Amino acid sequence: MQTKESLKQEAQRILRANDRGGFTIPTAGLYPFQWLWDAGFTALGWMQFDERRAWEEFDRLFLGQWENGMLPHIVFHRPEPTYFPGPERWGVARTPPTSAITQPPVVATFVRWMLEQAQDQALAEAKARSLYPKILAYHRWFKRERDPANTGLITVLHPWETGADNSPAWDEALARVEVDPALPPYTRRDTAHVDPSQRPHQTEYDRFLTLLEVYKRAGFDQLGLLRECPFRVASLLIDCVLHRANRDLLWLSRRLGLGNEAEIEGWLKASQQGIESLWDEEAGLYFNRDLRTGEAIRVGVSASFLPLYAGTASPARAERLLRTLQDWAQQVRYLIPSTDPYSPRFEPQRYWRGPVWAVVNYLIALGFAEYGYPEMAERIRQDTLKLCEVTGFSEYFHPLTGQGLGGGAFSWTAAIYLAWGQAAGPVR
Ligand code: 9WN
Repeated sequence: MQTKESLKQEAQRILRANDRGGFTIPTAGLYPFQWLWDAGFTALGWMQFDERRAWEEFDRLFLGQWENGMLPHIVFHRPEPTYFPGPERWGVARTPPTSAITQPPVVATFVRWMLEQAQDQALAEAKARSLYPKILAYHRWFKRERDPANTGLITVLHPWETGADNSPAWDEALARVEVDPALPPYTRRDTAHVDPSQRPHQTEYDRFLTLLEVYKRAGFDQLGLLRECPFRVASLLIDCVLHRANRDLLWLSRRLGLGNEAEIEGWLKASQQGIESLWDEEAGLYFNRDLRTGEAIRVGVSASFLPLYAGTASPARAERLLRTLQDWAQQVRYLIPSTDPYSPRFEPQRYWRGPVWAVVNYLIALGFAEYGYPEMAERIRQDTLKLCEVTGFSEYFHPLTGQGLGGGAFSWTAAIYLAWGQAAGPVR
């Protein structure tokens, strides 16, 4: 095992090696472009040793923002042949080319944290001011185009938007997507980089790609897709991250004197109720919801704990969540498995069906700390650091053995080590 100091050096080296001149790729080969929520976590890592570079990550990310405010989940800054689907398949005629879907909107929250912790306050304030209207436009897009009926829950149109692509939570909703018989042929690239046992199945990929063709046929018209897209779910990853992001956008609006408080407070009121309607008393967990059937998706996933990060849960529900996670901890060596380890769908090595993800741990641990459970927060933090120390900065980890899985030299894992490794006590 390496020392903490040499690991910190190694984590910084990974970010520098994955830097493509202002934006950071998640890992070479497997993911050679800039991803939305990866960029956010990675900026938190850069912030520990190069503040200017940290802010640049967001400047580059917002080059991909659409006129309607949507922030795409991938910005294809330059051509790279090692990933599929690339810009040609997405067919978005923009410069730089982008995907046409979004991802968990961490930006407002991380901009707030970066502003709070910056050594260079003048730079931080200038950056926060210039980013603020872009983030506001992004959040307005969510409300206008993904929750026009003000239900308090965002409609998610693709598993990739949730960031947890092949989570068992999407199994039934995805199975109902009929594979397009005219689906243009394609070659997956992911399984050339990573053992297929750690990646989604082919049946899932065919549906991921079918959905892309649905969007293209619809001319990316969101309101039409809200009615017609064969995959429509409410995802705790999107709703909880957005709720917290709106809390932090509200804070930024006040701090910078920008006057959007009433509008943002209206969104928060709706999403507070929306998220709390996902609570399941019997299970002691929050569940995602299938918006085509209106049914709860009754499978526990790591995102089931995210209302703690959102801050919407009551103290009594927080206590139940603690007990549920303590129960999960009986089944695994490392927290937090991405799927309930008691579930028959739990697969400890397959991507979002069981492995531990450092970034999700970071958010949930913060939630536990804020609800007054420092021991659980510290347990999650220690497990995460230990995984990095024992097996390196992998994309995700086996919750029983600690084995590193997926891509190696991974930016967001290294970034979490940097952002989290320093502090002894509180989570951030
Ligand atoms: C699709 C980059 C991204 C993460 C996602 C993760 C994975 C992409 C893929 O990699 O998704 O967006 O091709 O598998 O699921 O959360 O942002 O690290």
